Amino acid sequence: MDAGFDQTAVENLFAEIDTSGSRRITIAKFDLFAVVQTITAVRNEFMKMDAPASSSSRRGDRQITKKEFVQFFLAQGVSKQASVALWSHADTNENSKINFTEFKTWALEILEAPVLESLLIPQ
Ligand SMILES: [Ca+2]
Ligand SMILES: [Ca+2]
Repeated sequence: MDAGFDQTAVENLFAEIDTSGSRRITIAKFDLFAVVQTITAVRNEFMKMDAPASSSSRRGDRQITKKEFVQFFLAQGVSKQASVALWSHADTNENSKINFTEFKTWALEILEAPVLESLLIPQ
């Protein structure tokens, strides 16, 4: 086996995808797995962006402000200009906050490469 994956990790991943335990991965199972992974990743990113609401709290207010959003992308190495461009695309009702529904819609759309390219690479 190639370096990077150990046997146990591969078997665990297989078991995770093979929800029916039939020892076969179908397209449908893989699709389901991919969707679950994507939604989990989106949720985790949202939680990471949503800074604690106060110093005594570890949780955010479930709304992403422009500051939280831009700070997050700057920390990922994205330029300020690009972060602001992403923000204006995400806040669809323009109330200067992103809730989880807006974030999820935006994240799933933005993951389509043409959308991302058209935003970040001037035509
Ligand atoms: Ca917040
Ligand atoms: Ca909004």
